[in-house]
Amino acid sequence: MSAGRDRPNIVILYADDLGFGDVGCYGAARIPTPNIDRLAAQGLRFRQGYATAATCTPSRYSLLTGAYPWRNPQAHILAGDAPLIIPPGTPTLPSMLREAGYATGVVGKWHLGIGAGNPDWNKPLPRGPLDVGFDSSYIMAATNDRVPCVYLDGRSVDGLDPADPIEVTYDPAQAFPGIPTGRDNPELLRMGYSHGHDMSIVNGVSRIGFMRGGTSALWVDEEMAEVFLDKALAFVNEHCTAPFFLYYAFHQPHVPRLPGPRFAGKTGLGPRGDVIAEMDWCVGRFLDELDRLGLAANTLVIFSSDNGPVLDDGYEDLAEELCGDHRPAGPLRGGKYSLYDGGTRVPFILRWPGKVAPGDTDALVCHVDFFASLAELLGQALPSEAAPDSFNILPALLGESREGREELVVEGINAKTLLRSGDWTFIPPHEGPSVSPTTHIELGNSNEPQLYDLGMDIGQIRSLAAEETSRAERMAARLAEIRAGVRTRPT
Ligand code: NG6
Ligand code: CA
Repeated sequence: MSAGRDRPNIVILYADDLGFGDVGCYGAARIPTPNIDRLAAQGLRFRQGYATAATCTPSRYSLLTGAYPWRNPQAHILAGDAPLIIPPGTPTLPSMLREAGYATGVVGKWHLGIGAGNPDWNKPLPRGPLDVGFDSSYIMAATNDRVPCVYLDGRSVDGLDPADPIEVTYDPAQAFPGIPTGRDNPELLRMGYSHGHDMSIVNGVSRIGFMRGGTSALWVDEEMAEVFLDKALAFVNEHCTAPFFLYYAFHQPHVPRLPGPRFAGKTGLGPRGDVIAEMDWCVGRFLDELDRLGLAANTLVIFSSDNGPVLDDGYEDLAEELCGDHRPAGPLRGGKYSLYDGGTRVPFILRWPGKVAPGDTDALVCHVDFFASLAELLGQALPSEAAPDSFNILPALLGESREGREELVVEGINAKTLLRSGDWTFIPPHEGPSVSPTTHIELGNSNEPQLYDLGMDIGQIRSLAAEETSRAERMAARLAEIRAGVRTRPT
């Protein structure tokens, strides 16, 4: 395919904490995901598709900037009032697409910071999605378990009554006297917390951080799926005559898991299964709208997740108890936060009818590569400072080649990195517990280097570091070299 000839609409559907084994087309038998499965049946399913990180902010940072997250010390899990971590003026995936003539929009979870520090939520907010390449934006600032529990429409809190201003703090010393918290007022909770999440109560659920005011603007968790879906559908309807890019970032299945009434109790796996089914329904409604508008054939749809799965992520929602034989990470070891593959290898589907033949592939691909690959598709030149770690792997993404990346750096929580090279994964020694005492996930920390041949051992059961010492040494040196450099993308 020659570059620059096709100008499909581009949609990235991005789940939050969805695991490699959580959807039917990746082996889940107990959670109905007919719509994601339909997307896979009509598109290309990647068996080795990766996020750059096992947590949200760093993953999304890479998706939008084409840079490894550990290059930016601010790219760690952000508080809800953290400043924007992408400096305005940085070339981004949406800014590149905008230059290529696309209308660009974001709907859903942001979690890349808002403002320049200590934002005033009652005034137009500087520094957000609109300053890094998006023409339109309807988001939650951080996560559904963090304050402020309000939607941002462009630069403003949606539905705010100026007579009832919002105040937010993450400093316990500044917590608002008289405002109930999960810790002090557990009798007010509809869902208990298991760790963290004991601060301000919104909708009967205690969150991370403290807020007061803004009552008319507070979200209702059970309505969030439809609120974001409606905004995504409106964006597509508004832009259906010109090329558009939509980044539609779901809040599911991140905690707190509170499905709408249509899905509550539907899967038998508790709220975690139910919100995955709900997210799948949103995917279906969205794809149906593309069909209805006659856009499906000319729209490249990507579906993926920001990081791997977690069961107990801080609320008593029975996710562990009701999981049964469902394996959220499929055959992979670890999950969210982990250095093992369960942290970063995620569902990854690309559909472009008539252009990309349905099937599956083992090509090694990563979200960080969308930037350079889509620039290639559209014939957009990348300035040398742009997207320092994004590789043009367009032929692999379109299923024309089985050759993706040769190597990839990914990180577990706290920017602890490892190197993937060919089929091999090298995890250097990292300090910390081997198993998280709160989430019960194997984090991959060890005093010893670990080396796995994923071609033979997808479950990372047997480390070969002691046998393959020279390979381990080579990979350790290569990882150090990459971390010391300023870019990996060839200029
Ligand atoms: C952790 C939270 C977890 C989740 C995560 C971010 C606690 C104890 N745990 O700090 O619940 O919010 O941050 O998830 O507060 S992510 O998908 O946005 O990275
Ligand atoms: Ca996440």
